[in-house]
Amino acid sequence: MKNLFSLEGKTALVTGAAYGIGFAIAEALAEAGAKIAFNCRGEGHLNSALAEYEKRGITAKGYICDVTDEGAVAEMVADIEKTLGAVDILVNNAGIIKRIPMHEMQVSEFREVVDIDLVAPYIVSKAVLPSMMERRHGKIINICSMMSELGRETVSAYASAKGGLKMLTRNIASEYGKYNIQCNGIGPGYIATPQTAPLREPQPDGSRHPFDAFIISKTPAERWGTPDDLKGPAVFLASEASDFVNGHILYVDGGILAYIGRQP
Ligand code: NAP
Ligand code: GCO
Repeated sequence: MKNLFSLEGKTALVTGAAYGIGFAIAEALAEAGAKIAFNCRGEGHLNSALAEYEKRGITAKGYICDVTDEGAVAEMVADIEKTLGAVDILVNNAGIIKRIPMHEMQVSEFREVVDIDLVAPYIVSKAVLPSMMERRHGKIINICSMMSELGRETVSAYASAKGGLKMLTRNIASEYGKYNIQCNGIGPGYIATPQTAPLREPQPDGSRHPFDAFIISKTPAERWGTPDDLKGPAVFLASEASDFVNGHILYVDGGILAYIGRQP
């Protein structure tokens, strides 16, 4: 059973893995035996991430690459293939959110979120697919969201992008399954990372942020998730253990999507 989850000899690219969910997923894939490549946009984050990986005994190869830049992505993938080997596992994790009421949002802001959260996973997937097709195997994991299924105030661009990412996941699964390429999604619930920090900040009087209390009341597990909660699901979807799982969105949300919420 252990070998079923082994990633020995595999090369994994995790986008946006300088910190947060991406970092935890990259760490998990490394612990399962994979060679790790990751990217982010800034030298500061790159260097601190490399130090963090090294502290954990992980030799990760880091790139400064904006996932919306097709040329930069092609160069990064080519360099990974030269130095670590062809990409066997792609985790499209890089993503942003802008919490703005839709009627107040600028079109440019909406477009930026969709570019990073939806167009970029297409760009990076397109960059690794030819080699996966040639070698007749590959794993693509898209980091979706509960907002792939639900909406809420102020996240119209993000929900639109993550809803689209769910369908991109299903379409890649449909189009490339015949090459023994599996494309699945992970839909994290509310996870404590820098991206959600504004939703958890204590109030000036020291009380819980209202959104924090709201999420606790909507989560059967009665807690926020941590990036480590995503490690097992990521290794499962990256390994042979999921070779007949394709087009699936695995929600890792503590049960939020199954629950109407605690009665007041
Ligand atoms: P985060 O803490 O904000 O980290 C996002 C990562 O993406 C950072 O490493 C960032 O690095 C990178 N990034 C952003 N834009 C990029 C770009 N254009 N090119 C390259 N790298 C880029 O976010 P997180 O909470 O870990 O979330 C990671 C993923 O999970 C996102 O797709 C998010 O939508 C999704 N998600 C998060 C939650 C949650 O509750 N936290 C729940 C569901 C889904 P730089 O800024 O240094 O470039
Ligand atoms: C928000 C949060 C969510 C989480 C996540 C939930 O503002 O509602 O940021 O979008 O990040 O996507 O799955």
